[in-house]
Amino acid sequence: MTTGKITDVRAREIVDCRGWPTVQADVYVDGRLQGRADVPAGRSTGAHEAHVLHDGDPKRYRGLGVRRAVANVEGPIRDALTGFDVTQQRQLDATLVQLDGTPDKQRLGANAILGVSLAAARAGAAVSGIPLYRYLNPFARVLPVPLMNFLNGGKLTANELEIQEFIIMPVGADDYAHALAMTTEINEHLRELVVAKYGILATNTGDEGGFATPMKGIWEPLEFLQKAVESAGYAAGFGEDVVFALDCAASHFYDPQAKRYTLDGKAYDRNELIDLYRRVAVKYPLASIEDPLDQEDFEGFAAVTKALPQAQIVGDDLFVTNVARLRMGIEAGAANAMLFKVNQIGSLTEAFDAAEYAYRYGYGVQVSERSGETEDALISDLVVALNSGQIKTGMPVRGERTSKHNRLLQIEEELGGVARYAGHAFRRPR
Ligand code: 2PG
Ligand code: MG
Repeated sequence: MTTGKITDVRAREIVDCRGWPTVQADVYVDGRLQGRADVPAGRSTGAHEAHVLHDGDPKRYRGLGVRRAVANVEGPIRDALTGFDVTQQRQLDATLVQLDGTPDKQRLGANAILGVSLAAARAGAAVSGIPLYRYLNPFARVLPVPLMNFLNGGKLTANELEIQEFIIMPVGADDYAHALAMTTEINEHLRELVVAKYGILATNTGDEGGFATPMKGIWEPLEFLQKAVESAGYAAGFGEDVVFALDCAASHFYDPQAKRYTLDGKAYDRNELIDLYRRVAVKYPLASIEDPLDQEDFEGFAAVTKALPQAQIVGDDLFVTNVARLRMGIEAGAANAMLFKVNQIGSLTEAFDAAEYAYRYGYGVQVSERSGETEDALISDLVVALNSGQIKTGMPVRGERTSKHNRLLQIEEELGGVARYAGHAFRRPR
């Protein structure tokens, strides 16, 4: 018989897919290890994200070590949680937030707090004897459409492509397994097209597994996607096999002094950039655009949301999974979906609260990886628990990305007849 009480909390420094240190946390219940979780990390981060506590010692990992965060887990956090009922996730997270006491978790570190928050959720599921997605939501059943990041640019590669992610969404697939097969088929055709024009070196991949080619601007990458889809025997278009999406991560090609965005050597003001997106959306089935403008430009986000009625407009750096930022966006009419990244806010409860707030105001929720991931596939359970209908977790290559896709295949199989692939209804699957 389990009492459900936490008896120990431990942590260690591990490495993510870039070789950078991050926190792995363990939660023990009744003397047994019941939950373990890894903390992901961004590279193209938003200015308003929760604080990642690094050691700052230049002699180790060039300052990126996380031994202080680990010590916070094994010190104050362990003390606060010993004896706690592991299934009381909300109280547990509130205790951690209070213990830290700062708005951005800079005292204990969002990496310390989140690791324990996620490991506790896993432990709660384990002692309840059910999978995490069902523990978090007994009504979980929607398999998401994956946003497959075929061409990588921005901060996630060493090329000059300004826009960070050129994405294909296999909305016409029958199920998740089919979506993966379609993706790989299209990717192999894309590989051939890239080699034919740019040579074999252009098929090296970026942080999220998409090709890092020497393309620039917005038109050529989309042309390549279109051709790859067609040569794989699929059709791109609303209501067809696939639609397209972008993560512009526009803060990273924006100059706040000049108030200009630079793409392929040409400077755009806000309205000119919105007009460019509009022209792109006439030519290509652009179903979703993340961070089309700078992270502080709520007014611009409202304008782009109006200008592109067919597309979902997603706030990542804009909202940082933070209810306060989301509220500002909803009041301004900025965007109509929120990117969901647990480490932007730093605890599971706060991230779920942000998602619930988004749903309440008719906003979509897109669950997302970070560019710095480990093989921990926890977000796959989260996206199903949220029935959100969409996940961005990189190409199905490289272990830290395949782990998420493979976990979704397991969940699809476990759910069996009750599983629903979100498909064309990815924005409103429920
Ligand atoms: C993004 C992400 C993940 P990072 O901008 O959406 O795709 O990048 O994790 O580096 O912030
Ligand atoms: Mg983004």
